[in-house]
Amino acid sequence: MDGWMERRAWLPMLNQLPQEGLETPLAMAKYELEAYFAGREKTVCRLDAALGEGFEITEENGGLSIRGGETGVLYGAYALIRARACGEDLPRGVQKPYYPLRMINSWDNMDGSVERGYSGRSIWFEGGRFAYEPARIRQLGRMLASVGINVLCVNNVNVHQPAQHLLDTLLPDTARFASLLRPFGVRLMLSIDFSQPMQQGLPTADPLDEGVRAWWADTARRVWSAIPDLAGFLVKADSEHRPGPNTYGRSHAEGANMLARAIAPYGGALVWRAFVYNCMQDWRDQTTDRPRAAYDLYMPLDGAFDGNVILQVKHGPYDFQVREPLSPLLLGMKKTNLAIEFQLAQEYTGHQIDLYAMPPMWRECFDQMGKERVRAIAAVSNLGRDDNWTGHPFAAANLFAYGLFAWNPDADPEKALRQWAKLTYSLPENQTAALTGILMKSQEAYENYAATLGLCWMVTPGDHYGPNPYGYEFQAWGTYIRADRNAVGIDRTGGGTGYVNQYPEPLRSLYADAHTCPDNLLLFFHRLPYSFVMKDGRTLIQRIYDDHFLGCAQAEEMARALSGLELPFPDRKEAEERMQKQLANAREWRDIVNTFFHRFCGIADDKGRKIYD
Ligand code: GCV
Repeated sequence: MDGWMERRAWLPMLNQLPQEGLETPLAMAKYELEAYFAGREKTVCRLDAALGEGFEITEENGGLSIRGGETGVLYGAYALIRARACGEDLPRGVQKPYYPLRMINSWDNMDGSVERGYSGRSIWFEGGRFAYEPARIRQLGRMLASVGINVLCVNNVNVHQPAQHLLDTLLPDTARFASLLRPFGVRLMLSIDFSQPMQQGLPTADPLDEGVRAWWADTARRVWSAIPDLAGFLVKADSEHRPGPNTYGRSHAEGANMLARAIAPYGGALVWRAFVYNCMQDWRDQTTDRPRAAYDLYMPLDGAFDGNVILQVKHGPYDFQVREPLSPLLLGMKKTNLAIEFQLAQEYTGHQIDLYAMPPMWRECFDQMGKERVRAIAAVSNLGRDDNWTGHPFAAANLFAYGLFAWNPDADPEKALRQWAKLTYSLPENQTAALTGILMKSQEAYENYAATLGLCWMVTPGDHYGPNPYGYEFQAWGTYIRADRNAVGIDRTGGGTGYVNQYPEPLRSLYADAHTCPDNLLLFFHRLPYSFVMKDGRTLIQRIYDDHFLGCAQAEEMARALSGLELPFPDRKEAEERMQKQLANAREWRDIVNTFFHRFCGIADDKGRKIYD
């Protein structure tokens, strides 16, 4: 038996799925209910197409009825099982997902590697083609469906040449893969390369060229006839050396709309990423400020995109840093369909070695933005071929909770994490509470040692794990902290780069004044002397020292709490091994960052703790 089959994921995934039959969500729903309740509870599923992905659970003849659309009944079955397993009340009334597209973006390459993957190799690609165990793909579909995720983009947004064949020579294989996920209500999405027509002999990929339009129209016809429920195309254009409409002097609206029109007849969504900035910046140039880039480019295009275009915006203006303000595009654009993009893969947040539970961050984003500002939600996958799926067994909590937030952006972070803990380990109540507590604390601890006061990019270049305060200082990526012997941070106020003016009031004024700016974003928006007095009376440098000592102590506290948990094997071993690495990492962050600033400013820690010269 393969290792992954023996690993627990959250309920109801403990039993194996039969490999034959179960070809529809309704059949899956009946199977899951039977397998979980084994007759202990009488259940009946009733199809009501009008409910679509929605469902309603009601009492009926001494049992329970789940009424829902084709996928709705399956979501209803999982909701019922989850409620029973957690000892919670059943959801009342009709339940419907808030966002119609609840997407996972996988950055899997056809050679089997995964960009920013920390859980092993791709689950479905190897050697330039699809290569997978069908049983594992079905289990994956089940995991996604059990938390309501309904779109899986299978290939990296950086579309390397072999992945272009997913649309032509490999299309039958792509279609076969899609059919494995269909019984779970999970639809495929494909990342495409804007210059793809040129690989097929066209002289240009200019979006206004008739031949290019015809090529995409023909491609869309072929692709959708093979995969009629394909959710759409995902595009990274004019970003980090990827081709795009700018090459031809065309706007992003012209580029996106051309593709959107090719796929509109089939109901496809054209998801266009807003992660566009100058990645060839001269560090000496202090007039260019990377966080401004997306707003400067896209705000003038608000209202110019077709109805089936979705502009997918990373939650912050930089790149999934530990602490960033909400992207001002998410607040500014009013006439464009938007999706918010999160990153479950812990690229900057600990590589699925250090603990970093994301739901508290998502709560902050939705509270600030308002859930109705976006029409869809996406997250970069943290999945891989490791037996435990997510590298760190607790990183699965982020995938689980992401599904819950995508379904209901009003979700409560603590409740979501507690459910995951309970459904995964069935520990005694006090241990579930302790595990939830560790997870709830994890973001704060990581932020304290890796990104206090909104200082981004102090990471090892390229790899992005571990401290290197000046690692990105003289690079071309627009990633600077500008620390010197007097001050640190970038002035993004009106008197500086003007970035703060991209925010509506009252945020603009709040952020613009260093005395009202939230502490956790202070050095994101301001350049301040080390002697700056913070709201609580401490100096800026003292706060930097304190937070690094605190973050490290919080990691030690988490390690102590972890050692008291009676986790099953091998989760306990994996979690403890990773915790040892986290502790080493936290100490490196503490000592390197504190030493870095101490050497610049020469100011001693007022608590007399060890800081190196
Ligand atoms: C897929 C960051 C990452 C890249 C990633 C890119 C993106 O720059 O480091 O690996 O590329 O974001 O989101 O497109």
